Amino acid sequence: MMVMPHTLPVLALFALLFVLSNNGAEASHKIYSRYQNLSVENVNQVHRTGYHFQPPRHWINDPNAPMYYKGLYHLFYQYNPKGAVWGNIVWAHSVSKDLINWESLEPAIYPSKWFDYYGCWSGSATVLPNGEPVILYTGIVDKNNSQIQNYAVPANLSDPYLREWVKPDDNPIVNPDANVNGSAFRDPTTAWWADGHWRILIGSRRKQRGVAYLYRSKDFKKWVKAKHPLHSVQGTGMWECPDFFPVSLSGKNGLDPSVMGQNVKHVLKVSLDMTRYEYYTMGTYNKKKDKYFPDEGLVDGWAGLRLDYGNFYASKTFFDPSTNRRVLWGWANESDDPQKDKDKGWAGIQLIPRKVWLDPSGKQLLQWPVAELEKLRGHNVQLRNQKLNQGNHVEVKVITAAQADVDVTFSFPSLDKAEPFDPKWAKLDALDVCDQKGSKDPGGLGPFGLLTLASKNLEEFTPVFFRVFKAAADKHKVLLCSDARSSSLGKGLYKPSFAGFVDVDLTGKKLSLRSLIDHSVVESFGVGGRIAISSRVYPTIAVSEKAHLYVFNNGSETITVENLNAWSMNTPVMNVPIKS
Ligand SMILES: *[C@@H]1O[C@H](CO)[C@@H](O)[C@H](O)[C@H]1NC(C)=O
Ligand SMILES: *[C@@H]1O[C@H](CO)[C@@H](O)[C@H](O)[C@H]1NC(C)=O
Ligand SMILES: *[C@@H]1O[C@H](CO)[C@@H](O)[C@H](O)[C@H]1NC(C)=O
Ligand SMILES: *[C@@H]1O[C@H](CO)[C@@H](O)[C@H](O)[C@H]1NC(C)=O
Ligand SMILES: *[C@@H]1O[C@H](CO)[C@@H](O)[C@H](O)[C@H]1NC(C)=O
Ligand SMILES: *[C@H]1O[C@@H](CO)[C@H](O)[C@@H](O)[C@@H]1NC(C)=O
Repeated sequence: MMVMPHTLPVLALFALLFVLSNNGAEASHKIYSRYQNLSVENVNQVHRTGYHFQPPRHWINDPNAPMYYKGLYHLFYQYNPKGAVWGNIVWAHSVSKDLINWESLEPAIYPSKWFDYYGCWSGSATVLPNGEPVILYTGIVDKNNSQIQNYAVPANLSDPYLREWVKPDDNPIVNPDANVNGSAFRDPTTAWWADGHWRILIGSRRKQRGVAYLYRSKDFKKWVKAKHPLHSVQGTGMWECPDFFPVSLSGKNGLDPSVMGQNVKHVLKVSLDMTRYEYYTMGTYNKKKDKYFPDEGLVDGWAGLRLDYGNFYASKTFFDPSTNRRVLWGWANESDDPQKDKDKGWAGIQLIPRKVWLDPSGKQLLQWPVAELEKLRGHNVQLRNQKLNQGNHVEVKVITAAQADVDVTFSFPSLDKAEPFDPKWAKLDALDVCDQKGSKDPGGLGPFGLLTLASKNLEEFTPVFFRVFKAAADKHKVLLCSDARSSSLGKGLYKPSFAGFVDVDLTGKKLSLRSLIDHSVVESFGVGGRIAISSRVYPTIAVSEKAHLYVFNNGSETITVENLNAWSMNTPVMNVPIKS
């Protein structure tokens, strides 16, 4: 299985060559013919999640066309109805009243016409001003993965479940022209309206340049390519799943995709097939030129800002008019291999939907799990003013530690003991700094944090922790790590030390952390949603009742757990077929 290096340009180049030499099959669509149609009889429950979105069996990937319609949330997703590896992709379909309890319907879109006979890949929904939704998706038309864009509309607009979708015969609506690489042309966005035209983006590449092509339409049927892409960046490779949306300069409310003007910034997020990570920028959308200009000072490439510094891909947002918020969905794949996925009978989850809004600084987005998740909170345990000296770990007892929500604020008396930040690290990715320092290397201010999915004697644990470093001129760098390296005694697993630096004001001498722990996933939010990191892990000892949760400190500065709340999480209705 391919493991991508993360930072060093030389390694990145090798990675690039590897991808390019991979018979044209991109990482996202690798075919394991052996497993593709091996239907599953017995689903192994050990590592299945309790409250994350999963179908009862088989493979899932990208979330598609999330939307709100007549009182229901709809989520579609890429699904293999025949096996636990990628293949035979259809659009599975689920509905929910609260984004947490889900009922499943029949697949909404599946290969049936010449224009999608070889696959129905990712896409988005647009709710038109008259309230009617339209789905745009990528159809595969031959064995060479040639890609075009199609539309589908509900067969019955009075049906709030939108069970049946029609793919009209005037499809496709967008064909690649001679200048577009037709096997790298996919994932249409939600449309926005400006100056008498609808607009969409389609992800692509021109040699190694990642491209978001712009198309315009007056009637949502006849689409014309704009002279210039909305945006493109050399060296980033194929742009999958672009997402482009406005955010308000003040407050936490979300905006309809067509809102423009003075009080608005735009966000462009892309998923990089080359690294299998995403990044985003914020900037200005110039309507006249129909171009997007990232803000000065932001990194416009694979070292840029991320919605999640861990296992998170193919994400997509939508505007929820019922609560005026923008909600983000992201997919987390497995960290084991296809044989293991076949054996356990399932692969892939959707992470908990998150509300997203602009940080008051204007320099990044903030995210927080949707408030509805809190309905699942059961038994609550608290810790207050718990001191942690170097080497201490204290158990958070009497909750279901394998299925929990924990929210903690740590404080410390001073920043004096922060370790110096090695200037050599400036060139490294946060992940490599975490790799070098980890939770075991004793520090000054940190490492401190949570030990999630831990076995009683700590043979296995996934630590989520802060380390504070002192850089030049009294500036501090705060690292948040979610380190899978000690997560499992199991063999042949991908166990990365995911990490990111978080931009935070330390004058209050506090750092907070919330982790959503769910059997094989730990989804963490640092400092009120300034950073998010998700890890997939597969403990062998620390499973169900044998899992424990601890707070710990391995730094010389004493840390105080000012306030910790942990809840056992109940299990929602998860993709039970709807009663008709
Ligand atoms: C077109 O895209 C495919 C898939 O990404 C790639 O294998 C191929 O090299 C690209 N062709 C050109 C000319 O860039
Ligand atoms: C899997 O099923 C699909 C759809 O029925 C079929 O086209 C394909 O050939 C099958 N693949 C294998 C490896 O059997
Ligand atoms: C697929 O690509 C190969 C190599 O470029 C070409 O020979 C073949 O005709 C293509 N097949 C289809 C169905 O387009
Ligand atoms: C459309 O949906 C409504 C509401 O579910 C239902 O009453 C009606 O029978 C449906 N119409 C058709 C033609 O199926
Ligand atoms: C704390 O440091 C000690 C000594 O290096 C190490 O044995 C222990 O595993 C560390 N704790 C954690 C949670 O990493
Ligand atoms: C998820 O799986 C791991 C381990 O196989 C790969 O290294 C990642 O590249 C992959 N991530 C995505 C987004 O496909």
